Amino acid sequence: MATTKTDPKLALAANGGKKAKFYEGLSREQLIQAYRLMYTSRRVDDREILLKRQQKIFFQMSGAGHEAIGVAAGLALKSGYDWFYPYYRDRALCLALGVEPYNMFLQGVGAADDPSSGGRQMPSHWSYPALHIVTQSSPTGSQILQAVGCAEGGRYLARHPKAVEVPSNAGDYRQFKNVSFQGDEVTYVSLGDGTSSEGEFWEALNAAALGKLPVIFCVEDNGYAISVPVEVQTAGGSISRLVSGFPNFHFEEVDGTDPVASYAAFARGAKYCREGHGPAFVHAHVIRPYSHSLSDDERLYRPDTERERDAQRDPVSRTQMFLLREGILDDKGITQLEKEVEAELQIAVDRALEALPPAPESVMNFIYSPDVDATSSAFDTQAAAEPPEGKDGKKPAAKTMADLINATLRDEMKRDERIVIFGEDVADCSREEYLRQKLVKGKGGVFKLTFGLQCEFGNDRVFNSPLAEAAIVGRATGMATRGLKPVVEIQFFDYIWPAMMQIRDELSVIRWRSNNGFSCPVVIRVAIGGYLTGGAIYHSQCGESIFTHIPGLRVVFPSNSLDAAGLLRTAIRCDDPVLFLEHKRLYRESYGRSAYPGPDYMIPFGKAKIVQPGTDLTVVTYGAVVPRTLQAAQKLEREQGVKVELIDLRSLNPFDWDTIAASVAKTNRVLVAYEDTLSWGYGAEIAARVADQLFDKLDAPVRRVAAKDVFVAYQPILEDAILPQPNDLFLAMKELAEY
Ligand SMILES: Cc1ncc(C[n+]2csc(CCOP(=O)(O)OP(=O)(O)O)c2C)c(N)n1
Ligand SMILES: [Mg+2]
Repeated sequence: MATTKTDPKLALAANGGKKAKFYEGLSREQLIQAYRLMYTSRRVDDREILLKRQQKIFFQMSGAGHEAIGVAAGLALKSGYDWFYPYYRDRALCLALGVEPYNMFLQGVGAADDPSSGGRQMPSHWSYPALHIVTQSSPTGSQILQAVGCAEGGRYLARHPKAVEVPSNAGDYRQFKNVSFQGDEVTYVSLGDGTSSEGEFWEALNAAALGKLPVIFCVEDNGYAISVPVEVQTAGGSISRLVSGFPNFHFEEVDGTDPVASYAAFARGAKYCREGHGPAFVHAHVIRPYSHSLSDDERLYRPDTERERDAQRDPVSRTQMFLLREGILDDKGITQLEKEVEAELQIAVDRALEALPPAPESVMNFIYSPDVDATSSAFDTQAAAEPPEGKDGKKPAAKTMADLINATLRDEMKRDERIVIFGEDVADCSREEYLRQKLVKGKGGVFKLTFGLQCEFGNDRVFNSPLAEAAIVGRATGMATRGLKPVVEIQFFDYIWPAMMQIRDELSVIRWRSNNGFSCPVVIRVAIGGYLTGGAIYHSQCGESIFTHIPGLRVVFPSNSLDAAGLLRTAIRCDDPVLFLEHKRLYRESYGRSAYPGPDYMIPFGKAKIVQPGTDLTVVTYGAVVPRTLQAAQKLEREQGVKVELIDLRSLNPFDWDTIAASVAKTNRVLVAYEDTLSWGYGAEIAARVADQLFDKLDAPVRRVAAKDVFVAYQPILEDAILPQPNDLFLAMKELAEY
């Protein structure tokens, strides 16, 4: 598709002096409204700059120079109908969508009543659920993949309208999601020229093109990313040229300081998206007259000549000239409009300066869902009775962890049509005709955990994603924001890092930063761990403490089949994002097999299991160290008569402090054992708490057994030396018991 280029001289001079009724479809009234919004946007910036200089607000980011493109998008798209992932320069867009200047000032002062975040985020970090403006963050570009997921979510709901219905007795996250969709909605996402260098931008374009998704990407190109000019940022200096090879797109390149041309570009892009042809790309050339932010002085890297050249294209003064020239407003009309805006802003500023700040004791609100408590007894259900003996008088074989995770996913997908599963290789076969013709059996994951699910539920519920981990988590986050329940897979823990920005800066914090305005309870299943004899550095690592360190993210790590089934069901039904860690070595281990506990079996988060009771020594552990500790403890009891109380934490955030405390109070000795590297590992937190809160109960120092502080090596002799072995656990327990 060729790029539609609008002549920069075109629209504002289009009618050559003749009075037109419409300008690219905009009426004269709409143009006056556009100017009012643009002028308001600029003056809100000016007011904020003043307030910052008076130290009445704490940060300022201007939308100056980007007003025309923002207003044009706002006029071409539908507030509360379409979805919006703006970035910090989109003040004019937000005003056009219906955000009041007062609310912007509330964000500046960090007021309790700031509807975007209640004082948690900087100004210009927009979030207005009723207008479908989705909470944004500060990392440049992390909104783009979510916008793709949002569009996918909308399309999924349109194709599965029954998924919106919630049974009255559901007792899960669905009861608290206000799910709506339109058949022809579009999702808008914007970014700066510099941000187009981020990898996530390209992952998003690829996913949108692959899915022919109704997303409008708007690059607001002001020629600079702070002090870095576009020719240093973008190969060849033109992002339009670089993206032009993506299939299924409609492309526009426009003078973004011209509201009429910009409106026309958005109107064409939106039409293309609404008709289902695919995504649109609007490359808008704008200016940045106020430096990057109030902390930046652009005179340090831009000479006056360049800045003056930009000023010739100032969208506010250009539009004013246009209204005068076209006889849409005269001098008096302009003065009157501007006076009205000034008066309105004065009232808004005065009111905002009187607004109350948030209460300090509210800081912990909305880290997790206030509606669904995944630690509560509602998630404590009984396993179904063991299956009866077969005709041959034998009990059915106990199932592996892999079997029960697969069975749990299957039953949950039957129960809840909002569940979608995607990731690398998770589908049975992307080329469905091979399955239909029974030419192949299907793969269903490199560990086969999702085997058969695509065949049973179809390829819009279970599908392969491109090899792009940030895209997996980012898209899932966008879908979950729309009320879906993505259960995605990261193939190996060792490859989770491209998704780290999405996990730490987005997924886990969306509820908190939007003051409960938005939520995204995604489940991320991750194959983790070593003891593989040959896994080496990039298929064997742990590293769970990096994730338990993130507020807002639940982290669970089952050691056996039954716990995996119960915890996975809780993860799916709860209302928080969950990192579900599945130890590869335990997938098909003979330790810990069970019968399937039925379609309603759940285990609450934060509840440990006492694997074996004891009186002499407590071991706190989880994951693949559980069977190794059990083996060592049994030997210790046989040889020395020491009775070890073995606690399997099962869930790491939250964790079951009460069970640990009660056990240590009884045994007075504690060892914390984990597979990850020793220093700064998960056990450090447990050990510190025991030392802090149970000091007077201890008869011996708190000990840890863990991996050496090095990566896992390939040669099994080295792997054995690196990871904690039963004998290491035996010796540490013996020493502690004898202390
Ligand atoms: C991932 C990330 N890296 C760096 C920054 C710091 N930073 C904030 S804005 C910015 C420049 C963005 O430039 P551009 O995308 O062109 O947008 P503009 O501000 O020019 O509108 C940078 C480097 C950030 N917020 N996030
Ligand atoms: Mg820029």
